[in-house]
Amino acid sequence: MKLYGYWRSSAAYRVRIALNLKKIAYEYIAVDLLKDGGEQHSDDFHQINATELVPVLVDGDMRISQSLNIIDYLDDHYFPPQLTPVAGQDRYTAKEIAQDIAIDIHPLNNLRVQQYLISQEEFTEQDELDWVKHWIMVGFEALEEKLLRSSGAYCVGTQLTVADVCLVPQVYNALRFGVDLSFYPTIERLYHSLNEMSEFKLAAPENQPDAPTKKPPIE
Ligand SMILES: N[C@@H](CCC(=O)N[C@@H](CS)C(=O)NCC(=O)O)C(=O)O
Repeated sequence: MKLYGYWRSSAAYRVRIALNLKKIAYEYIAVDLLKDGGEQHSDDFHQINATELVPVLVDGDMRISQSLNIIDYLDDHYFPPQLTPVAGQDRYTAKEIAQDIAIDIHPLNNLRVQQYLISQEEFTEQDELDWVKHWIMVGFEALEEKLLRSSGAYCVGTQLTVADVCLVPQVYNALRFGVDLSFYPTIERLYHSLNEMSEFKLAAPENQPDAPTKKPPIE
């Protein structure tokens, strides 16, 4: 199995967590979203995914993009653990939270959106950061309310689901943009407890082979 991703891509981060939870070994192929205008726009990658976005999963002759779709594929073929509960309210709550994040919150802070905004004359870099932060906070306000009702040890009661797999990467993004998590105590609690798990730790951006190596501070 091959995963085309980028260390700081939160959509690829979701898939890395799912693969780790399911204990699936995979080859990681880094697509540098910044180098030379972005390798996602190269002809080679365009042939792999015409939308020019990561992640893409290749499993034998199957080629799948869209992180939630990839997680569905993994659930269908590589159970357990089943990340989308099979029935009942929990199934739809888990999907709802995952979609709130992946469909409503994340796209507004995606790289190509930021690049477009910054290219507009009237937008300063600070305006762009404020814009991203604003939309994450709008999303988190509602998410906090939902999680207050639905969560136990995990986003949805006591079962680890696709909602948890989406939450951690989105919080990672929020922290990058300076969102103060103390406004969202349930999100903060879940983020820290999920990050105790080795499957989440291993999937973290800084633990990817394409993450820039940290240099010691110059003394
Ligand atoms: N809905 C897609 C989103 C994929 C996506 O937006 N990927 C970002 C990285 S998180 C990307 O490749 N961005 C490249 C760009 O904006 O040019 C999914 O869930 O897989």
